[in-house]
Amino acid sequence: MNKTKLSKKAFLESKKIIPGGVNSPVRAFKSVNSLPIFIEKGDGAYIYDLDGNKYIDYIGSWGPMILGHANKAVINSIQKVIKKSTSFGAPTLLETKLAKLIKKNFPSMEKMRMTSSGTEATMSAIRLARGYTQRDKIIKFEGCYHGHVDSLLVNAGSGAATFGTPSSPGVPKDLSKHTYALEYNNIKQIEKCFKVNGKNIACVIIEPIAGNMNCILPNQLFLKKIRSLCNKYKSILIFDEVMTGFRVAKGGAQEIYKVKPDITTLGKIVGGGMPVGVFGGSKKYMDLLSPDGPIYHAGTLSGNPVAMTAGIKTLEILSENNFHKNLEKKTARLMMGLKKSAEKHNIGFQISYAGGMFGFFFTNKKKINNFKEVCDCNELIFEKFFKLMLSKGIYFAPSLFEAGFISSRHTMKDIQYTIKAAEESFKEISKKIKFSI
Ligand code: KE4
Repeated sequence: MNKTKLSKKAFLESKKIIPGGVNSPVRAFKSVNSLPIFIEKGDGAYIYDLDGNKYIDYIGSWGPMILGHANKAVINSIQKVIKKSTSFGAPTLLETKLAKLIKKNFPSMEKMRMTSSGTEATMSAIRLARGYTQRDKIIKFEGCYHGHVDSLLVNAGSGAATFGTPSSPGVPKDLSKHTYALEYNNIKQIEKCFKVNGKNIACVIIEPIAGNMNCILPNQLFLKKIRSLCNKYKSILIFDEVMTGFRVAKGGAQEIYKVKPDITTLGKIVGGGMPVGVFGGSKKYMDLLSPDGPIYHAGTLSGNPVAMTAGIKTLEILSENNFHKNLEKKTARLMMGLKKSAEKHNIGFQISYAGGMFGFFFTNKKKINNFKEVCDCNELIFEKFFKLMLSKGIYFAPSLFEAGFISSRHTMKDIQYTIKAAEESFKEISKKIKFSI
């Protein structure tokens, strides 16, 4: 069992001055009834906590670290650019360079604006859609997370045509009533919602592969159906690819499913671990943004030169041939290995993955399609598995509602080690919890 006394001490200290002791809730390990580990450093596929324990990192800062930690080329390029100062609040060539690199892989993003987070990107995309269409209603999907934007912190109403309710205090009902939260992969429901409200719907925002209710893939026609409904009712389709952009494929989920959104949001990988968000799409929308147009968007550190540099170098490196093919090979090897071990011990276990992103569920169901079905998965076994794996030096996401990530630095040896640790963990679990499949 790893000794984590320095992390425990650090957590007691941080809780005195930082709410929950963390700067983002999932880091607190609350949903797995554990205490967070504090990280000292990362190197390649590994992270090391304050007590010197080493972990194979399958979180990668929730997606950005696709090249692994402390990539030499990224670090060198940051060290070089930072000597010229950290920020100007004025345009630099770096913003245009990163935008061109992004557009090469996301041709739907004819023009784009940089922000400092994915939240700002989705918030601005929603404002742009509402401003362009002069409509107020938006559709999102239960279990999809788009950052802590008031309009998007909304739970489903009682039916397809009923308004959402705030999922957090502080979100006014007057705002959440403009948001419909529908069921992912439910074509009938979104058809009905458009039939009843179509002319008032400014946009649909969706994670084209959902990574915030574990990892849920869209069913075959789902995305195409949403695209045709948006065309029919002249609503804007926003693909939130903050997580999937450059993660599931160079051109994100829109490259895989061949569905062209009107606006795309990006984040995480495009900043190479530095704070960057992006929203972009057709000129006819983007040219409405201030100062040329009336729709406001701004940001002190938007396009920050250090963050741009980290993003440029990261995208340059992951543009090498077969990068995502090789990444998916490792993801598939890990997922199939875990599934095989679980089945050997009679534990109901389902997997899903795309490119360097994956999810697993303790369930007897053959496929998980939406948020409700994730909630029905066995959270107790998930927690047990998480704790056992952490004690064996495997750092999986501390929540049934998160996805996992693989980097180009994870080796087949790391994958093999992880599968072996899982084998031991499933063996231990099967002794204690009867879970018939
Ligand atoms: P940020 O504001 O956290 O940069 O991005 C928000 C966001 C937007 N869209 C999608 C699809 C996202 O996944 C995210 C953020 N993802 C979470 C992971 N579940 C970040 C981790 C956290 O909140 O600590």
